[in-house]
Amino acid sequence: MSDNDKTPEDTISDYESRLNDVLAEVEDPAVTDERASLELAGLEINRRDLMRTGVVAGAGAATGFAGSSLMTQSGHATSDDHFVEPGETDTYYGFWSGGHSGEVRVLGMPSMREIRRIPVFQRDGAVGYGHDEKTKQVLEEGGDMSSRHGLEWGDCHHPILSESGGDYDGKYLWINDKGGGRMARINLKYFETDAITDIPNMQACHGCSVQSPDTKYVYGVGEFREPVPNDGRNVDNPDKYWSTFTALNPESMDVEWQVRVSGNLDNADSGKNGRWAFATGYNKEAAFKVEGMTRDDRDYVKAFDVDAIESAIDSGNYRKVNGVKVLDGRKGSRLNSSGDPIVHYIPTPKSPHGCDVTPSGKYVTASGKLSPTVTIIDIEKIPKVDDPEDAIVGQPKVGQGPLHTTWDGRGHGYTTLFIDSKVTKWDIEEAVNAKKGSTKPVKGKVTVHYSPGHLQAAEAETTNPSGDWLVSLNKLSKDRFLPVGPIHPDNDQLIDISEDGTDKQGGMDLIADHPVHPEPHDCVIAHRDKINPKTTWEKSDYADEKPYVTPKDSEVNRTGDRSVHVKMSATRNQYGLRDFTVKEGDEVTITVTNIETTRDIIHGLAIPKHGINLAVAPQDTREVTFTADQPGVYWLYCTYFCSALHLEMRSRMIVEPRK
Ligand code: CUK
Ligand code: CUA
Repeated sequence: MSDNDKTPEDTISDYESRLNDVLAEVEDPAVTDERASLELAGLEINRRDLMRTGVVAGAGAATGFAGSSLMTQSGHATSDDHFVEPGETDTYYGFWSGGHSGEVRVLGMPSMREIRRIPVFQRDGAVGYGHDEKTKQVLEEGGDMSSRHGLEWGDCHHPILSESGGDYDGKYLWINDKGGGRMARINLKYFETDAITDIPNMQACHGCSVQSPDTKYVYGVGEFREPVPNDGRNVDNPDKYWSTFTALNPESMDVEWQVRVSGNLDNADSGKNGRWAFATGYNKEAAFKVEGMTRDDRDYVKAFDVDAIESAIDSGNYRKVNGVKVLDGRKGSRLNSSGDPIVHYIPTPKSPHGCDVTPSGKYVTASGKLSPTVTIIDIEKIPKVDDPEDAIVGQPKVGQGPLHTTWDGRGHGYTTLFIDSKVTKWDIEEAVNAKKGSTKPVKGKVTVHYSPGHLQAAEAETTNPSGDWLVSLNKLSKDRFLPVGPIHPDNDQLIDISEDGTDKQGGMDLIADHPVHPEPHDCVIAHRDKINPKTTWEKSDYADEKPYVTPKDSEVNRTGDRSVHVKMSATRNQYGLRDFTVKEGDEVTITVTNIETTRDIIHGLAIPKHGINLAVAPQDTREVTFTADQPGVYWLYCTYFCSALHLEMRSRMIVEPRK
């Protein structure tokens, strides 16, 4: 029975048993004499890999490099290639989603050094996010999970960069929250989250993408279907369950419109000319019980015709639901039955997952997940063909468990194979010309460790990918690192793709392992020249909202019977007020400005007994309001080690008993 003839159930049980095999191979990591030298450790890793792939010998070519994390499998590239000398900086910024940690991480590439973490959906003491009034408000406006559900987290999967002219413009980065159905924006001027939108009519905002080439919209797609209204009444009626495709305004972060679809939505990408957006899905059956979701052996890639959607909105063919204009884009709906359907449904095999548009904008691909193929759709054909399936122009067989695809700009696609634990490289045009199901377009495979989800190549979302580095984001690390208890890190592996070799790996070389805190899904990699953050704040950015407090302006003002405004500057190594007095029960607002002009001199302001922890970067002002409910003496102190007299950087709040 060929893979293409299997029922979805066969495919899943086959995959489950193969995954069990992979897991069963785990050896307890142990330090033995043999592992005492790096070189031997490298050989041992190699031997195991080679046995798994059925390749023999060749391991001797591996070279040791102090500080490297592994030996290369084919022997030509070495880990020196990603080594960035002390004092040197990286070529690329990599923005990593942090999964259910609710944050975004910034890495330098190719060194893979983590440079910053940017909290998004959760408070973070390290940078005072969610502690000052401004960032508290960002969390609250985004439907603060702590007040709604007693939870404080998000599930970040897909970081996307703003574009101008089809290229990253370094203005914003957006990140979804699969957990809370939200979309957040990070302002790349300051690398800080500045907006979160709680999207109506959606549970689980999963795939996201910006409308190329000029970021007219930011798209978020709803993965879980939910009854609308979700009031507990229609739980067994599949017609009441919705999944929506959402377009947000990139500046206001308001929802511009939504399209309701049949089935659900999974991952998303946009065409390159502003007309199309795409999403995969895995529940064409529209089942609300998990067992039913893989019954059929086909699902749909949905192609959203943004021109047709905008004219339907302009003609008023929407319904307002929970404040949002919603178009009915279900199969067979009125808007889909005209000459210009708003959504085209293109049947693709078995629960396709990754949705990726080629750099030229000619094709959109769906990675098969439960099918060993990648389906290639010719975008221009979509509105022209009578049978939607005729827009499918290629379907190379790439291996088991294809999840996501990325590009090198030389005409190759790279697809992760979750089950095979490999990255496979294939030729786009050869795949279009080959018979469907052909393995000929595959140029090579490299083993990764283990079970990769996303992968991303440098600048791969632009029209001109760099084609030098690729990262495989592997879900399991198993035995690759020192054991750290039962929760293992993921393993992001750096692969050199700069050469098109004729070896089994198609020229790909595994260069480095990089352990990561749970649990990135995806990343986006931009050249350093395109990201230009400020290294201190600019006063003009908050001139209308907050004061700028100098040492001279530092003072306590009583603003009411029960309210006090404390203004103070912060500089090495003192606050503008050494002490101040308020009354028991006062609502106290503290406004603090860091008047330093030198980069990297940050001052904190913590009042632990009042739950306060601000971080104030040079030229920035932050504010916090709290109630001084207990009489006593409370020390304010600086949390950033800012100077030789950092420890002395304190102030004393005296709360007098109210008589
Ligand atoms: S999904 Cu995680 S591996 Cu959320 Cu992009 Cu495919
Ligand atoms: Cu200011 Cu430490």
